[in-house]
Amino acid sequence: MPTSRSPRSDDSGRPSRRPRLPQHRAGRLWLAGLLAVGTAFAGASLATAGEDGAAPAEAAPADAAPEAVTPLAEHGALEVCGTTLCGENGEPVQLRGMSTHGTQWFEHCVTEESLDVLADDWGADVIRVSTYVQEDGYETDPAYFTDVASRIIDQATERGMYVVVDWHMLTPGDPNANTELAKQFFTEITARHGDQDNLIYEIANEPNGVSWSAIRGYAEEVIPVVRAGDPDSVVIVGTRGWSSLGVSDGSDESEIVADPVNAENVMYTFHFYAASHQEGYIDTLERAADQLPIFVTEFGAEEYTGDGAHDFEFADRYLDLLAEKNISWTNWNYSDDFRSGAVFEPGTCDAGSWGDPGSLKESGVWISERIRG
Ligand code: IDC
Repeated sequence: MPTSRSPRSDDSGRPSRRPRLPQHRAGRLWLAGLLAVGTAFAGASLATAGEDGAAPAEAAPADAAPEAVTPLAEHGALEVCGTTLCGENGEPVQLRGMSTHGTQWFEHCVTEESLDVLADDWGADVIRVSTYVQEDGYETDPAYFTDVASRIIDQATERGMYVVVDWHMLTPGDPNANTELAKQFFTEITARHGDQDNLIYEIANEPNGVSWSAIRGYAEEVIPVVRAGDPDSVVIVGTRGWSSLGVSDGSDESEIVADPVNAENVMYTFHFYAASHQEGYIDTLERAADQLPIFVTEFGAEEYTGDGAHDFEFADRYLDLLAEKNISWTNWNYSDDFRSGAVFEPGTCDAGSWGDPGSLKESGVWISERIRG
């Protein structure tokens, strides 16, 4: 059990970190870097003409890495603007990244090294940290699971990523069953991290067997607690029917549009598993996206069990729609669980072989490419 925070990478003894360069921005930045190096060289040659031939100190080596621009450095504090997220200069932002599996089972898959792979090699903007409440999660040891979430938040922050802090309620499906624990968790997390610009709070993973008005009531009770510690933060509210915007319960987005959460800077969750959730679901998402700010905090190409055959074709339809509507997303999940939705082959996390292409399952090959864009 960690009694203190894990060491920062700066004192971990690792060699200096590679520049964190999201791949989808790499072309532009490399070009800028080359231009800068070229200019430095031209200037240096002119300046040293006629001198004794000593190498000019200011001439950058031709293979110098360009300056890294992290997602956080690029966009700063986010806010909801219209139906999307915007950066601090008002630019629309689509975050793309991964969700952890439950930290009670797969804490060892989220390390300095695996986060380097996610940030540097995959170019992810965001990580969702899943703190399950039940199933041997938070309720069994609040201090421990708060420390784990906090450690991952610190490490993701060092890499300039955004973090979705997921309160992973699932069974029981009424978020009101865990309100006091939720308040305790978010009070502690915001006390530690509320002054940062990169946290997004997901206060209820997947409400189920419960009405929208009960979910809304819960949100209006917990959001003030989050905002007490992090006043300008974005908060994501789970939706009825396992965050299906109600479709899995035979409802739809209209009940939310008619009766939205009474708070600013709020988004709503939609989750999909493409092999199980097809036309009726994607139609709902498409309609809802023009009326509500949506963040897809969980999805897969596989079945809703997180396992089984993938439907990559349908999943690509979803991701194309999310790109068109500028909807941010985190994929389930960044672990080596045996199920098909986990991106790594079993054993990867113990071996520390996250960066080996042979460690990726089909889902990992697919989603790492979609994150790179
Ligand atoms: C699943 C995990 C599985 C775990 C189970 C426990 O893949 O290893 O045993 O949770 O609850 C969700 C949930 C998410 C599920 C995921 C896949 O938010 O916790 O993970 N899923 O079934 N909603 C729809 C699918």
